[in-house]
Amino acid sequence: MNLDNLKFDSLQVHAGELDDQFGSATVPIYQTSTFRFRDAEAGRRLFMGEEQGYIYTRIGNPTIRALEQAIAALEHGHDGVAFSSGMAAVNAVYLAFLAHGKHVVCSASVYGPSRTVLEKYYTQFGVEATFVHTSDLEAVRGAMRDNTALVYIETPANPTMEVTDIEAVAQIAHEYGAVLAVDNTFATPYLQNPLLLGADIVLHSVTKYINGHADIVGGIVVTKDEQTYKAVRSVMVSFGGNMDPHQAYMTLRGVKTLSLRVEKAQQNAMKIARFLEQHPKVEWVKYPGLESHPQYELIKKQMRGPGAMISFELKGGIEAGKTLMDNVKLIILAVSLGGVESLIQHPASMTHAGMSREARLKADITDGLVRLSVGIEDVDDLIADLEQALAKC
Ligand code: LCS
Repeated sequence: MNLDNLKFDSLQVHAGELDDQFGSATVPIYQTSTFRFRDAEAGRRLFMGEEQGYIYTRIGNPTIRALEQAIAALEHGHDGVAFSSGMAAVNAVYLAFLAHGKHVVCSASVYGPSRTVLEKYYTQFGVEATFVHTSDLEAVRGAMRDNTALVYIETPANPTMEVTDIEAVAQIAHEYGAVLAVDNTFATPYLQNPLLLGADIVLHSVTKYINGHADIVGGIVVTKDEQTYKAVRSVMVSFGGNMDPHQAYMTLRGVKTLSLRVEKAQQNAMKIARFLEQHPKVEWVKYPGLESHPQYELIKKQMRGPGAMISFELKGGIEAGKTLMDNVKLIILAVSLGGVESLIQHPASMTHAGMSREARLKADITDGLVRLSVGIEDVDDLIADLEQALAKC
């Protein structure tokens, strides 16, 4: 089917459809590790790239391919590569563009392991990394070097909700001949398309909004062109970390309702952010939908909606935060985000515990910061839950 003129709500349902032999309305699960060759010559031709087809599931599989094409369509990209996890996707981007003697500029506030893997492992292989507040364009420019090969940003960032100007950073990166990769997990392709703003690569932990039901872990990279796509696919094929067909099927099932879930969750989040902002026990709230967000004007320009992630700190600091997390009943105390159920967690002791306290504070990840992933429950029930728990803080 020609997808070119379809709007987002149609694309999320139909992109990636397969023309299978029985006319299946959904993408079948090709639960196979390998594919029979027609004959020896066909096997040779497939390996030489002289013929298109499937060889072995790490290299490619129709169910996984359907997901890759679906997300590539939603991100307005050239093509996609799916991974076993978001971290496998992050590392494929690092491995494709970093090497001994190369330098990466990374947002100071990113998902903890996306940063600590650079500090802990890539430095061992002679890669240099600089972490800056990428919302500060002068800081980005100041960090660039002749050997900067990659600029890696998250916007909005986990967990500070710091927002980076993708278009401006793309320009800086390209002036230095570097590639810009954007982790778009928090925004989703429904609210933001980094490739349309000049990024070279967009990636997701599909564990979050894209799958949306807190029942699988997965990742995907979408590229703007064939060369970049080939570089990322080659890493996936060489290092492994491929997605599994069942994971791909679950993710395809989840993505069909992405816009509906994000719309409802962000409506809830807006009301919750306003509720928190006026609550006497709350010190501050960081939410892209609030006028008080430092990059509010940029958010309106760059995103089609504020999303459903909120960071806030209580006046009682971390002790009050712990009391809150221990007393919510409907909201689940758990890491991860972007599912239909609301989740609350404490980055300094959980998702970002691998960072030094000094690095955390420099990245604005304060000891008392609490992160809330707002789900699609009834907003009055969510506010009532927060209200009863805040009363104990
Ligand atoms: N990128 C972002 C922005 C993330 O939030 C995560 C995971 C990843 C990449 C890695 O993806 P994964 O391998 O887990 O699929 N974020 C998590 C979080 O905030 N809590 O638990 C996991």
